[in-house]
Amino acid sequence: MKTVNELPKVLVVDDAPINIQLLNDALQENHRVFFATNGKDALKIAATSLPDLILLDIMMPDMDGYEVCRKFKADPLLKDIPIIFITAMSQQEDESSGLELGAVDYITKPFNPSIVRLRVRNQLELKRQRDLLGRLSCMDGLTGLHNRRGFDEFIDREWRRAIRNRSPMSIIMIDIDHFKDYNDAYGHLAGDDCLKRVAYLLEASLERPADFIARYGGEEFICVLPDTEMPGTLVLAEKLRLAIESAAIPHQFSMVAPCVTISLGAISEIPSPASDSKELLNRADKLLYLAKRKGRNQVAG
Ligand code: GH3
Ligand code: MG
Ligand code: MG
Ligand code: MG
Repeated sequence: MKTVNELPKVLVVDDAPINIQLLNDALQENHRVFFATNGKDALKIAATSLPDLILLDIMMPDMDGYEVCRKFKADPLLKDIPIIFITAMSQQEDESSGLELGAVDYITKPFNPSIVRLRVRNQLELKRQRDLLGRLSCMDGLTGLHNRRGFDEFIDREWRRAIRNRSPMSIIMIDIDHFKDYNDAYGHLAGDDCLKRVAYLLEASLERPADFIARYGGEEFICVLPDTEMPGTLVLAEKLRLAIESAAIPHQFSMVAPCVTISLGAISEIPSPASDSKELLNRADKLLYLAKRKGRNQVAG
């Protein structure tokens, strides 16, 4: 049995209270139903409740359903929420206009509640599968961390947010020391286990819910710390270094220590419209290699 919070969220947009009532009766058992009686409210409610599906009337005062749909499709946050038109406009041209705008389905009034339920169910299942694929495509299969694609999406979003808020943003670039020798000595499968262990230890050492970590490449990881300045970044980087060193994963063939260690490059910046996150990454990368040159198992910042 699903708890209320696990039920899929459906936003019903209709100016007629009777339609809202009927749709609520049809859906309330297995869905969290939200309502709006006009397009403006629909956009506002959708932005905060992020529904899984929208049932959208067409004939409404002020903004008609087509216009509401256009606005949803133009908003990066809302554009992927599937929309089903549910309307008394039953001409073929009306239906093609609706589907043309990107709606996933079109139901005419008067509607049959069980058909509405089934069409809603099918669209929600498709949405669930799409969301799952989206999550998997951003996840690294070996470590369960975000992958490079997940990182690219995150930094893009956070970079823009930091510019808007004039808030600092920090990057820690991490690379396992002499990992080629680890693979050579213990075998590739043991190497994979070591990567999983390191990933787990790094992630467990992060402090704030907003801190982000991804597997950046083979044996490289990257942290993004929103709203964090340089002193805090250096403290966290040192904590990460120590977490790996003190796990004491044996690495007899490392020239640094008898255990697995990491080198880190740490950097912080208040992004401006003229700056570029790639530039910050470049500098983090240079610092990482400075840490390597200075003897590994250390933070350069
Ligand atoms: P350095 O201290 O300079 O970083 O030396 P290194 O040996 O760690 O660096 P190098 O770039 O020469 O080697 C990285 C190694 O990481 C080589 C590669 O086989 C290993 N590696 C990358 N991805 C994986 C993986 O998914 N599994 C395993 N087992 N090894 C991996
Ligand atoms: Mg209406
Ligand atoms: Mg490397
Ligand atoms: Mg390495």
